Amino acid sequence: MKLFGAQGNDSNFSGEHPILFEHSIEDENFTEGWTKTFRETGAYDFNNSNYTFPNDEASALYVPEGFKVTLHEHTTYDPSFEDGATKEYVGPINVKSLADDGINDWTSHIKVEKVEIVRDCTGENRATADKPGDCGDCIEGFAEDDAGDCQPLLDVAPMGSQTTQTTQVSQPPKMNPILMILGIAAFGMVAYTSMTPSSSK
Ligand SMILES: [Ca+2]
Repeated sequence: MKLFGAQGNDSNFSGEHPILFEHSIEDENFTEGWTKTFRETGAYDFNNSNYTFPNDEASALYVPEGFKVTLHEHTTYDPSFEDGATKEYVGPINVKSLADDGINDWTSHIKVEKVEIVRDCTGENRATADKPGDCGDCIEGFAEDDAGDCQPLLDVAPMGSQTTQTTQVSQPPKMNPILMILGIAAFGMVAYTSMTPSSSK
């Protein structure tokens, strides 16, 4: 028997399977509430006495990447099931309080499905791979650098000619500031030494 309840934290919203919680994360009895980890996909009613989660009590939900969870306000035993409201959550998502979505203590049925992990390959300058969640080779005009990232080919090829050009151009301006500083310093020295004797008068 637990004597003290406590609020939840981020570690409660982690793992490989979706989790439903009786209390929201900031509820001081969070750690004493019902939790249900859905290790199998499928659809579940909460008024089934064999099923270990209370009806109309869910207040928080964790959905990892690769899963979609649909909450339903009615059970399949309810004649109005088809007309009931539903709310879909596609992972990765931490719903730390279902009250924020207006459905606190509301869920009577849950459907847990696996979904394809969609990866944005264009953002990585790669082709879409056949395998879900993966990306293919670099797209045309791009090549992998040492870190395995696809970089534009133009930035890689003319490296040698660019460096010689920039050193040639940057040499003359580098001399000028040094001469200016030397000039200012010399002027300052002259001004300082000419003022020193007058102050000792
Ligand atoms: Ca609740």
